[in-house]
Amino acid sequence: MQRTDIRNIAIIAHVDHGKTTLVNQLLVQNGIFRTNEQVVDRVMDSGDIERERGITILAKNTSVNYKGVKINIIDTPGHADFGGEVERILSMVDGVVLLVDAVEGCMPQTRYVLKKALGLSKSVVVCVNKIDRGGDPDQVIDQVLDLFLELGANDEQIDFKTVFASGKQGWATMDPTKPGTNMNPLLDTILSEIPAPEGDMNNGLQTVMCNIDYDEYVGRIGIGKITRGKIKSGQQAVVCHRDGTTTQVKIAKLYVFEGLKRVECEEAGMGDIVAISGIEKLNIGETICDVDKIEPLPFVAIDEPTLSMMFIVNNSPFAGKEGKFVTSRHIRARLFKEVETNVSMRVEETESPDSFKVFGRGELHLSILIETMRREGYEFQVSRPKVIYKEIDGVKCEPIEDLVIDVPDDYVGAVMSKVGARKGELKKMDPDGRGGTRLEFSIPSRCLIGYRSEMLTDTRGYGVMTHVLSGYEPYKGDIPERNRGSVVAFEDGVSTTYGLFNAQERSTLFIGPGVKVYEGMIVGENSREEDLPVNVCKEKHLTNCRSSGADDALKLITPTQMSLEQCLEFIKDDEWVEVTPKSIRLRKVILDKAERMRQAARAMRNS
Ligand SMILES: Nc1nc2c(ncn2[C@@H]2O[C@H](COP(=O)(O)OP(=O)(O)OP(=O)(O)O)[C@@H](O)[C@H]2O)c(=O)[nH]1
Ligand SMILES: [Mg+2]
Repeated sequence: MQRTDIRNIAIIAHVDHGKTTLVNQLLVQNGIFRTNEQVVDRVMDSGDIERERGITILAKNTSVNYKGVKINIIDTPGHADFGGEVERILSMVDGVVLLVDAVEGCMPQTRYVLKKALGLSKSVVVCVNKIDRGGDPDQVIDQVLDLFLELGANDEQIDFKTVFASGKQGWATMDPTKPGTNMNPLLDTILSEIPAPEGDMNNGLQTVMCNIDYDEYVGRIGIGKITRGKIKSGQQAVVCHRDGTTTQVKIAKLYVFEGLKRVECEEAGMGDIVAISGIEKLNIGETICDVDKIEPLPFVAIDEPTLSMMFIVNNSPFAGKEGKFVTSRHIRARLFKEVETNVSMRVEETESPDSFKVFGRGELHLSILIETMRREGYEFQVSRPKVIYKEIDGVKCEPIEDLVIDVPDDYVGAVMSKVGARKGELKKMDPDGRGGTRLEFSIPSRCLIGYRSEMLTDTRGYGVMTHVLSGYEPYKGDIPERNRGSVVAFEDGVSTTYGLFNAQERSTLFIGPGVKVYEGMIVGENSREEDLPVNVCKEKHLTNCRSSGADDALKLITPTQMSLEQCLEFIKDDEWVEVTPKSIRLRKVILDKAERMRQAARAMRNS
């Protein structure tokens, strides 16, 4: 049977193309907020880090009722690093709304998410969004059509319907020359184009868990679409684990999504997206079945991680001073808990009980975990991210990314030469529709590490870059490393104006005076290739007569504040980032200068 009273959709797009804003408008216009309730912008971006950064990290469920139909909507993250989220969410829906920014057009992640949707045979409604910004809607539709063709869409898929919208202003229209008055044209298109869920209502229960949430009161919550049968709260059921084993469980509570709330219900059936509590050991990809009809469904394979990084127990001289959770046991437990829900992340133990190897889909994927952990009170150190090589037919292969950079014309030369030096191959060069140039490259993932901040400097902050994994290719050869060394504190102490002043001529400093440092801590970037040990704590010797004004003359340049991402991009193989709830410090792995030199000499002899 078909549940014509339901539609299940996901909103997919490249980062920042307006998914969360559009979902917000759908909620507002369908009476989700009370009349006098203050409407928050992008209410679905509910996590602290999501709100601070204005990006979606976790996919979230919501729903609206429109013309007697319940439309379950899943807002997905657009950033490539969270692509794993999008992939598994797609198995919960029957169709997608693909948003494309009217000005930016198709971007790398547009291609990635569309490919996944088409691959899983989902119906697609295309929505050219942010139409209030101008742009050329016809050109965008051409681009989208090209993308469908390139991705091998079938005839039915190519026959997609297009809606034009301004999610921000809250209207959609079928005719780009005539602004609309509300979002209804989009909702009507969803009703007519996205198929209602279809299946057997009167057979044994079957539902795959596509998302795991956690609630303080009820504990672990599994979210999935019921593909067959009915489910009742309190009933007995069987969980089929991914390793083939099964566990008998009781469905403690059952919920459906209504607007922004999870609402408890007694019963739900085929086609409904439900949340289930009461099952402790429930993981993503596992099927819940009827006791009498145990038939697990296969789960969509998720793309493999591309980067790895070591998480190491903090052993710096300042260890244990700022964090609540500092031991190997704490860090181990936290990391293994993370991978239960963060499907595209992996953790491995190493020979040392104090280090763990964490695999993720990109720098942001890993750095969000680091940021989340430090906010929770953890303290640890991380190493430089490394790409994961794969052997394909006996050949060492490496991950390759599609890279798109939009820059004002003046900076095209700088970008081309830098990306070229990093083994980027120029694929396309077009006007970007905003008076600048769009450059498209293919580049090894490894060569992109550390490039973002360099690109921003080179383009005075005007460049915008995005990249997404395109596949694996044979290793492209070595590239030159960061050609600047680190400024390294010489001894333990507190930095002084006098000490820093001597260093700043030769370097860019990351700290100001009055900062506690330890021997081997990195306090800046040297302008030359080698590391520069500096006594940043040096006091000026006092003389009997005060020399007038001499100290005032010591003017320090404002230190560069390094964000977590910048630190991760900055460090070399022999350096770590020390992360605590209060500080982010950079350090040499070997703190003792003499020991560092001995090791370096040994490495030279051996090479
Ligand atoms: N001009 C204009 N700006 C918009 C529109 N929709 C969204 N924006 C802006 O675009 C930015 C990104 O919007 P979001 O809704 O967070 O985009 P998103 O696709 O959810 O982003 P991610 O979840 O991080 O991928 C915000 O600054 C919005 O204010 C629109 O229709 N017109
Ligand atoms: Mg969003």
